[in-house]
Amino acid sequence: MSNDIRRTLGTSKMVSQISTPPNSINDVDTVIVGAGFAGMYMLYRLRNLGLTVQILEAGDGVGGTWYWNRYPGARCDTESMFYSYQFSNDLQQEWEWTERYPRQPEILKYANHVADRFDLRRDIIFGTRVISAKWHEKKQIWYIKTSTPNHISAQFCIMATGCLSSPNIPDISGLNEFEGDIFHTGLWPDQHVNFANKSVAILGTGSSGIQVIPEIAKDAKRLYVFQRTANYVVPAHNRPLNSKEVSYIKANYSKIRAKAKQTYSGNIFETGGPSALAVSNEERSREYEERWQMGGLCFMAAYEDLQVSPEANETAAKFIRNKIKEAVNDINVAELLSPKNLFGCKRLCVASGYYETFNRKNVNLIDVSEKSIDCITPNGVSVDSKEFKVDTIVLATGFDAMTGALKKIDITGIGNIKLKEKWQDGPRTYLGLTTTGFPNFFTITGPGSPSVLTNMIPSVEQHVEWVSECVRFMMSRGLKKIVASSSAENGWMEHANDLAEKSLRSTCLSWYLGSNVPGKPRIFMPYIGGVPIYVEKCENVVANGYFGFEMS
Ligand code: NA7
Repeated sequence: MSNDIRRTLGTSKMVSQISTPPNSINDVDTVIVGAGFAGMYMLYRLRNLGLTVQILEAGDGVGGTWYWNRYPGARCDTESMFYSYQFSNDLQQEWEWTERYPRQPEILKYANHVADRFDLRRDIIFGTRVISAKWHEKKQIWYIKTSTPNHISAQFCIMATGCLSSPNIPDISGLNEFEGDIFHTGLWPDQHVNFANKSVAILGTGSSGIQVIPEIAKDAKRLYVFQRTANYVVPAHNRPLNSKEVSYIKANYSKIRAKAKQTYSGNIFETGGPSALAVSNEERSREYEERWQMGGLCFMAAYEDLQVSPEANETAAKFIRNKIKEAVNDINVAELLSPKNLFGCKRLCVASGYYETFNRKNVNLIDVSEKSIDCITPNGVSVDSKEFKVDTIVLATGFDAMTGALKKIDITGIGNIKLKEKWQDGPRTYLGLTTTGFPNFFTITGPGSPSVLTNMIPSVEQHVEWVSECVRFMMSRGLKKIVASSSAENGWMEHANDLAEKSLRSTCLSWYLGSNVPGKPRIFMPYIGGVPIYVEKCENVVANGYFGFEMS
């Protein structure tokens, strides 16, 4: 992203504007990059082992994804009572969520509460972006350079940089010359953005787009939605939580959480059965209707073969296309909004009133699936030589997912090997946690782990606990260095790729595959085997004396 656009995006959280911390930092046991949910819990665990830990965080607050994604309507698509830490029962008992799905400000408040409650801030340096990390083989230490004069060295380097934290700014000519305001949903300023009496263009109809569109539509004079690919959107049916259900969940937290860990996505969804094709049309429609009325991502779990059989998949796709026809008044608009690709292949979106928004007189849907945007003019967006004049452009164009934040840092391992170069044909990891050639280096929810296909916070906890147990093991035996072997990494990649090939999810263009970023190698990045199998594999590695790792 050019500095011009950075400035135009108007975020007040850019590194250059953040004050430099006063003290120089030197040597610690562990450096953690990122103070989101992964970084904070990692700090907590390692501090409890007696290690000195330093988190380096580019923003000026905790929260990671939820710090940067402040756009109107930003909300988690996992239910709040389960999108939260479980490592501390006191914490989960005392915190009060207010809605079924938490809004961004509430999640950020929770993140801040955790930071205060566990006294984490004293080991976090804000406003500091990591520029490079270099392994020094002789000294067996990582050297970390930052955007400030302060540098740091550490035995362990842990990347808690998030899966969706490197915004994807589309390479459309003229973007820099646009005379109005440009915002990216993933770099939203913390001041109120006023859309009243404004004409607004929004690019992108993924999870962020479908959340922000209904909100901007309420205020804007005119909203043009530029849609390249129509997405499947299920209703959230968000509502305030009632005290009875909260008390029930709190009284049964450990039981419910344990059950969730036995499901594919680490969520509490029950499956409707093995195959959508094994039941009658009536029964299937009833199942889909119940899930539609329930709201949320449980729709994905309706039948186990939805991501395996194209015929089964089509039954779910058809059901949602019919719902779109019912919701949208204009038949041509309904047709444009109806996804043509496989159901659930791109991430299923969860929203409130998304399709109905296109019944508003001030909202226009512009199809850019075949004729893409020509350019951004100083006054608007040009498609097929027609200019749509706007005051503001909102880029809901997603992220360079899973690898973007890691590749932005110049990371050098054994023998001066660069992570960027090692991963030039796609990320290669062992368990999504480590990568050969980079000792004492861990990625929390890295590529090759289930991460984004699951409830993120329990997945973060599982990774953090695995890493801290590994560090404890090393300390107890006086070991200084751990690195994944090439054969273990090759085996893991083969296994992960084999599984991905069996799933329909790897067959369409999506950020899971890296296809949203021009030139990015196409490899299905998250581990698709599901939570129980993945956790078992991680535990087996430990039970077999850290099988696949070389320790010295
Ligand atoms: P997504 O899901 O990657 O969506 C980005 C959207 O932007 C998607 O509709 C893209 O179309 C569209 N896009 C990207 N570049 C362009 C250009 N050049 N022209 C037009 N449209 C474009 O990102 P989100 O932020 O919505 O969600 C990311 C994840 O965050 C989400 O899955 C949840 O896990 C939370 P495309 O589909 O590529 O044709």
